[in-house]
Amino acid sequence: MVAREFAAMSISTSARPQELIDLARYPILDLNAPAALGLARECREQLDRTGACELPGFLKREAVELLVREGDALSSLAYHSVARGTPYLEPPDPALPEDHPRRILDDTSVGVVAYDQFPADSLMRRLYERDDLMAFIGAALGKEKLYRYADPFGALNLAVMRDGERLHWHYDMTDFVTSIALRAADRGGDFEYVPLIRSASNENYPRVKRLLLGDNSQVVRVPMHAGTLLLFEGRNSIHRVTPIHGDTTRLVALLAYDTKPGTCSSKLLQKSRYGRTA
Ligand SMILES: O=C(O)CCC(=O)C(=O)O
Ligand SMILES: [Fe+2]
Repeated sequence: MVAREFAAMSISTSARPQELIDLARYPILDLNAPAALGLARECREQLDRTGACELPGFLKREAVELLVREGDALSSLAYHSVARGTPYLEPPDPALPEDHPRRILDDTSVGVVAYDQFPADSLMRRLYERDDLMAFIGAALGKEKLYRYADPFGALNLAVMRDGERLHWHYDMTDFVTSIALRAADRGGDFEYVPLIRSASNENYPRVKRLLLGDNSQVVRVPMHAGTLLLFEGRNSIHRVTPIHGDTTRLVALLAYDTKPGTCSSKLLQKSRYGRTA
């Protein structure tokens, strides 16, 4: 126990990647080496095939423990919002029939700790601010170069979901999202998605409608395992987080990057997600 605590202390003061990331399994630091290039290629292939890429055990167990402790300490700062909306994150279109997917409303309720609420010495913040991690994620996504999201709230988030909270079926407005699972709920809180249900040229409304009315065929469930890094392309793969049950809060870190520098969220999005504007 004493040795364990000491190891934990040394991680929290240095946050060196070799202490946080399982580099034996995921050799991400040298992007010119065949091992890293091969791993990045496998990620891109998985994304093309399914819209998602899971790297289980990306973080070491000790790192997860520290990040959970940090997350629990920060979670009282989370802003919990409830919003009712369509999967398209746009107002319902009254010109369409009532049972059209663009008119079907559902609830999303989630708590979020914003980037500016992470202290300077936060381990999660230091992991997010590492250029080597960002470079690997860019390579895994097959992007030339990534930038950290410029939004003072949205760059790094801790999603804190309590009993009853959930994310309804939705598409993301960004091309991709990077998440790190820190702690599962007692029950529920599963990430579910339908790979590439739509494309830029085909909305596939009949299938989306069946899904919203409860037809779960083709739904892929990603059970939550602490320490997994998940790359997810959510623009065309509809997804949700099932309702949380129990006293254990579900903790997920969301790391935001963009292929363009200087991208920020709208004031409207800031207000609804964080309860305030920058
Ligand atoms: O919390 C998660 O696992 C997914 C989050 C998500 O889909 C979103 O923030 O848009
Ligand atoms: Fe999403």
